[in-house]
Amino acid sequence: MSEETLADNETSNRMSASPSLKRRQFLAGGASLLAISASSTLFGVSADEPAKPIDPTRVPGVSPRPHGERSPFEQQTRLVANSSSTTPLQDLQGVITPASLHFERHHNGVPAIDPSRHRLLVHGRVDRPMIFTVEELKRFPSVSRMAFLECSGNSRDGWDEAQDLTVQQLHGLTSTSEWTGIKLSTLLEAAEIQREATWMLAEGGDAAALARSVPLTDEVLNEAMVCYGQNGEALRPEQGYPLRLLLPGFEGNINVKWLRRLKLGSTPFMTRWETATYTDLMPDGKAYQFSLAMEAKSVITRPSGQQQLRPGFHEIQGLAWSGRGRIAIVEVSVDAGRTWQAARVQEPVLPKCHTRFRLPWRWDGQEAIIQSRCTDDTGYLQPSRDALIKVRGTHSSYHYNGIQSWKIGRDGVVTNVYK
Ligand SMILES: Nc1nc2c(c(=O)[nH]1)N[C@H]1C(S)=C(S)[C@@H](COP(=O)(O)O)O[C@H]1N2
Ligand SMILES: [Mo]
Repeated sequence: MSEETLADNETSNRMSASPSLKRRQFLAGGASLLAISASSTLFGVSADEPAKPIDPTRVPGVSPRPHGERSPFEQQTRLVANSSSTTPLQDLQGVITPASLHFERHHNGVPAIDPSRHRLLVHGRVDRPMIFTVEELKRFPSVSRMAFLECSGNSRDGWDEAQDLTVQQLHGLTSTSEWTGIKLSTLLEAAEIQREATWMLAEGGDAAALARSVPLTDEVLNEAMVCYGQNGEALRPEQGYPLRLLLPGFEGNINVKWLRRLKLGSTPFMTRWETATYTDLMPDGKAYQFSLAMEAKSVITRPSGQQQLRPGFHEIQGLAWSGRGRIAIVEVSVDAGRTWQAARVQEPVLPKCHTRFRLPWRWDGQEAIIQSRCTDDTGYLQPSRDALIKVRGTHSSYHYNGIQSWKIGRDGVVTNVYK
């Protein structure tokens, strides 16, 4: 099988085609794999594994393995850029992002940290400054919760009119995990936090030494965590191994990875990450600082940019989330926003967590523009792009949450459009 055919198969598998078409492509792909598996390590199939049988009921399967891998037929990947990589939202199911596909954003690479040498210093306005090892932190009562993480630069192409991009390219800087660790408040109590401490500096131990000021509001004290676990295993190095700060609902940047220091104070520390960057320039030339909560956003992931449809039945699917709470309503329009219908949201609907929505739809082969919009449990409605730009102007590059429009041409090809 030539490389070219392989590449074609991979793209066509990503497209949403009719079931019969998909099955044919899958079968074609499977047959070609058979031909190469005996002699090559392509797709991780090693030479000493048995060739894939035509009928798997006729030969024993492979033996247990110490560490599992996905099926060699599954090829979804992050799209990797210089200092970030995006989650393939169009390929995922449910709401958990596999750790290996969690988006990444790092300002000076992923450090290699030996957990036995890592320390977390808690100092400043505390009566008992403390230095913790990772093992010591694991002895505190642990908690777990699901939460999305989203880079504030996610969806930033919405401010311009970027052409012909996929949902992964446009919106893939967000992912959901189950996070495990200890409550920040537990740690602060252990260090005997002083009454005047209203802000906290959190600093990472990477080559960027990223540091942010965290306001110690009730919300933060109730929900913030120092995490060591992700989806049942240790944090991945890309996600901050061995320790990261988790501030559910807040912009990605303040969720400091490779956490090594917490300093308590009574004013914000005004680091470069909250002055020179991560501020929102408004139309009047003033900049907003500390816009920390990620406002409600939704996006249709299927059908989405660069996929191709055939006329007939489709289940429109997508994700919605809000940094302020639970998703209450998701609506979908298939007529460019003239009318909206309620989509079904898939349980469990958790606060500050990706929520999957679905709507059955029959595409009649005519040009169509499909959109989604969500409302969170504070009553906030995701704005149209025009409404967002009216308030925010176009000087911002962060915190874009306008409605995404996908145009389906008569040829079935889906493109991102601005309206
Ligand atoms: N120490 C440190 N923490 C960091 C960063 C970094 O570069 N260094 N990047 C931040 C940014 S901009 C984002 S969006 C999130 C990304 O988290 P993830 O890579 O686990 O998805 O981590 C934040 N925490
Ligand atoms: Mo970010």
